[in-house]
Amino acid sequence: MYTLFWEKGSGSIVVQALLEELGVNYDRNYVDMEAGEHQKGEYIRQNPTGLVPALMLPDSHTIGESAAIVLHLEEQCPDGQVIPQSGDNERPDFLYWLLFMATTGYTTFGRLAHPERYTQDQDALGPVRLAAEGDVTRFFDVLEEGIKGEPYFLPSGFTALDIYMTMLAGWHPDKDALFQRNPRVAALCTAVESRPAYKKVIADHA
Ligand SMILES: N[C@@H](CCC(=O)N[C@@H](CS)C(=O)NCC(=O)O)C(=O)O
Repeated sequence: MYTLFWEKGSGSIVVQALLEELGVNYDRNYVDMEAGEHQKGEYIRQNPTGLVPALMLPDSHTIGESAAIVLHLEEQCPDGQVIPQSGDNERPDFLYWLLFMATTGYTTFGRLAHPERYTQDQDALGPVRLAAEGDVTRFFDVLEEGIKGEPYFLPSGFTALDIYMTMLAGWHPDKDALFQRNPRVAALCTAVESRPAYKKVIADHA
């Protein structure tokens, strides 16, 4: 049994939706980040980065980092569906775009939500936020060009990349404008949002 450490609206969405898509048994352990639970006690002992999400594996070992968790869950889909396996000709692109989303994308949203972590100058908070908004726009413009399937990211069809991108789009402050500017991003997210697994997870996070 896996245990997902989660917080509403956090990056745990991609992990939970993947577990649901794969039909894997898991339970959830809520980390109240507003109360600082991610920075203390049992959680920080198990996941020293103090970030959410984290996943406790069946052997009770815990790992964090959304991209690492996604890749580790490959062991749950030996047929290569959802996560292209080593040797699959889509594997390099899968890794490329997954890491772009998890590093550049996730971090840019972090800067947008927490500009105070990027400057000690109170007067600079607005400009830092504005710069982050521009980077979010550029990030999705790049993804718009990167999408090679229809509606999904990779030509062979649905993968974990689609879940990851839909989660990030869900954090966009103006999703209508995003969808208007990037029609392929819009079609992909709309397709993912209509999948039963994603619907269930979003309801859990509401
Ligand atoms: N690189 C990490 C980022 C995770 C992350 O930043 N999670 C946020 C919640 S969405 C968090 O834990 N923030 C707490 C903090 O920054 O102190 C991943 O991909 O899992």
